[in-house]
Amino acid sequence: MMCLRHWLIWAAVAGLAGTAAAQVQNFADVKPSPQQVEWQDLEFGVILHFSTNTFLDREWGDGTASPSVFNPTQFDPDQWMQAIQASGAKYVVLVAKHHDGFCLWPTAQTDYSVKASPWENGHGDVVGDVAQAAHKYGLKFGIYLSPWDRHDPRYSDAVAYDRYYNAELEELAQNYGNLVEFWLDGAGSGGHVYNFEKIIETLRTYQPNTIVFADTGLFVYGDARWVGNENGRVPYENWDVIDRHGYLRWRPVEADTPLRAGHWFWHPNDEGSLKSVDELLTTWDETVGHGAQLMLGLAPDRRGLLPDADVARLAEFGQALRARYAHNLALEHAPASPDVAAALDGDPDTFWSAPAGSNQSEIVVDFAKPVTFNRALTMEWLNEGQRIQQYSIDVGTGSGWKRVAAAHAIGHEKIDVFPAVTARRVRLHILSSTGGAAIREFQLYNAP
Ligand code: FUL
Repeated sequence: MMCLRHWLIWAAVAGLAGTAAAQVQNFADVKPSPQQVEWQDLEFGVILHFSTNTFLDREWGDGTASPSVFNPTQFDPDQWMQAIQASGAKYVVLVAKHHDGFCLWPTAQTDYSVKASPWENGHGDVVGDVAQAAHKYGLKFGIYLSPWDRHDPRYSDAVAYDRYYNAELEELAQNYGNLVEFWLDGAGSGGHVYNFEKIIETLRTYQPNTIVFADTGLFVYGDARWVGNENGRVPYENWDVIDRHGYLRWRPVEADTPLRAGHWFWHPNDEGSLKSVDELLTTWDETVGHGAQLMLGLAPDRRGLLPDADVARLAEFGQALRARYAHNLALEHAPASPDVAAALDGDPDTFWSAPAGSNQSEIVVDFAKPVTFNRALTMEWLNEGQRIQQYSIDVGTGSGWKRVAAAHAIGHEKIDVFPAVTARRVRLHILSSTGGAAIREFQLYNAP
């Protein structure tokens, strides 16, 4: 048995060892959770804003709107889901409560909800209907619950408001099936202190697999982070591991941007702000093509339907995207070794691994006849961390290699665009990696 003195020495050493372990934590050691891996594979989701603001031509309600204004006449989330499906999005996040505090489900925590509206004589449940429709169309479902609340008087009392918010979350986390994502929006919350530990505890109790989204300023923990703008682009090299005050965490980026420029909610006579297919394709390349998740904002109108113009645009976007990435020239490669072929087979579930411990490596692709291409799509296998720190894409010139693209991060997916080149030999050159690189896909396209 250990005497007290020995125990104290042992505890001190163990404590020191713990501190030392924390100190040597480095970026290369941090890996994604299985939930994050699965979520990053979704690539494209939408966020739905529909509330009293829709009926009042507002973006940020001040919390004084009468619930009587909420009265859609043709509410049909199936119509939303059909349009979302056509765009190619894989998941849906519904704003269950925006900053104005109006709740879209019949919560027992406040009277300021659909219960007090004329819609369905106060018996409706937007959250329930949207969750059901999403699942019916094979889309994953998530929730946005604004921390900032401009209606509820408890907001001025941090403890009382935490209790209120937590009770709302208890309802949402238990009654609407599996939640793919929980959106914690930092807007308006400057200066307010929330008990996020408790909020996440509640969420995790019922929804252990939900990805928690939050901007890094809002709180220390989070499974996904805000990109830092609402323009639909990642304006930097995109690394999945982020340090916050010395705390390292796998925290991939989600880039939210609305379909109608500058507007998350529907506004009358606003079709002019609808983004063009070209703009949306650029957004795709600059978000998903930079290893991020794209979160496109959609706004049902006062009927409770997505406007026809938005429905048409979503379908056109989905079609243009599929057309652009329909013909992967890498599939036409000359016979390659089975490990290399795993990165060229169009199947992201198989991958090539560089020799263990290597810090440089390459995938060389040969073609029986020359191919012409102007973009490459590369996917890194991330389960062991984001290992690739510098790479180039080169074409064979006969005597050597000519570089057509080079950058640092690959991450979940990287789309490199360059002037068209014609070659019989192409290589993905990993110039620097922490340990052996792994590549799920190396694809080549000649996009218009
Ligand atoms: C922002 C909010 O303030 C906007 O109204 C919108 O909800 C957007 C998705 O997040 O922070």
